[in-house]
Amino acid sequence: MSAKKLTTKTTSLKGEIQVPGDKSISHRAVMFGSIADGVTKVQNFLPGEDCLSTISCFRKLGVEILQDGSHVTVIGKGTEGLKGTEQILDVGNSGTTIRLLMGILAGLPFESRLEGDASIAKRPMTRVTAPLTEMGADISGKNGGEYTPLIVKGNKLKGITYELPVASAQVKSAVLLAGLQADGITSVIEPVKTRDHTERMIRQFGGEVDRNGDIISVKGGQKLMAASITVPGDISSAAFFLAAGAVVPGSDILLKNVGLNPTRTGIIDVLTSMGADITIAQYGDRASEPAGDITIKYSELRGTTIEGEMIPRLIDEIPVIAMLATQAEGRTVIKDAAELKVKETNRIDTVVNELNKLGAKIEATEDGMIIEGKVNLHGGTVSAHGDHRIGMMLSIAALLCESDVTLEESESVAVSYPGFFDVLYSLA
Ligand code: SPQ
Repeated sequence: MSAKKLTTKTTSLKGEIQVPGDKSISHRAVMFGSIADGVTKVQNFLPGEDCLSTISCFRKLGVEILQDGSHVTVIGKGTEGLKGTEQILDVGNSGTTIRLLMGILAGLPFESRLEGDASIAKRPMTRVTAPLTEMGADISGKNGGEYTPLIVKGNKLKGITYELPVASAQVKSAVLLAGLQADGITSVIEPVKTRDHTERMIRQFGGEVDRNGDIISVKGGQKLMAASITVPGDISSAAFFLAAGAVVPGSDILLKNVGLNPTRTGIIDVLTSMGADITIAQYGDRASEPAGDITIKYSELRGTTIEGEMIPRLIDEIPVIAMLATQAEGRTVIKDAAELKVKETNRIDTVVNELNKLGAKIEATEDGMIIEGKVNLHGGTVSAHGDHRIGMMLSIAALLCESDVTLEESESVAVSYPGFFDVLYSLA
């Protein structure tokens, strides 16, 4: 585990950058390529640790996958091409890998063992194992299937209608992936709309998926065909630079080719409501996922309230939004975000504890936090606690700090953004 001295007292950030490929879309491109027939080519794949875990699991299941940096080729032979393995399917730190993979394995005629790191061992899995068990899969794990290690014995599946108890794209995706192999129709009812990359990708691979209000349905037995996927830049990674540009005086940053899927753009709406100077040039419809260029310049910010349907559109950006709020005049309230407690860390606690060490005034609530601004941040020693988004958020906070900041477990940023520090400091 490495401690890193972070850059502080930054005067302005200027320049043009391109953030790496979207993590959610990169995972799905490899997964769909692996269950489709034919050769899938993925451009601008994210070579972060989480997505490499997905590649490694599918290779263990017998899929030939060639990866050269951000270029990936998947030689798919349909779901029948996936073979059982004695090896452990190690998902590392990746919730998306384990949850979506379970949806695929649920309908396949062999047994698999799935495990990950210490953070994955604490993340709840019943949200996925319950609907998959209802469809006919046989899944066991620690504490009655709540935690890893998990053993998935695939079976013949039947379609179900499942009302999501929490707004989760991972649970929706796992059920839809199982539904593609089930008898009849599988429907998922969402309480609030979540990211729709899985639905878009089913269509891109030649499949059919219907959306009727908040009900998403797939028919079982569909054959998917290989596709060419160009992954847009990850708006969740861009969020750190958007925040940095908004709070470091004198900044002017251009972010090229950022994914602008409306189920993910809550950060842009929040920045706008806080009074940020942000301009978007969206590209014409040239792919199934919208993208564009974003310019952010420094401006005075004001507090805001974030709640309800907005939360799934920015769930992974809440740590950096909390940092932004420390620099906004007045109070910012974040509600309806209890899901933060079951991410790589309890992101309510880690955000509050670590930012308060630097002088922030943040109070944890049952389902979010209350942040008072504007405060001057001082130095100190903080930790990412193995959580990539906490590590990157603290590195942005440090830019404003008046004395030295040391970040423990700084290596965790490589989960979603290898090279993050080089890019950040190239702007300073
Ligand atoms: O993959 P993982 O570890 O769950 O990653 C996170 C992240 O911060 O990168 C969450 F911790 O993103 C999730 C996101 O929170 C990725 C995701 C997806 O690709 O479907 C959906 C969200 O999770 P959920 O539980 O709301 O479905």
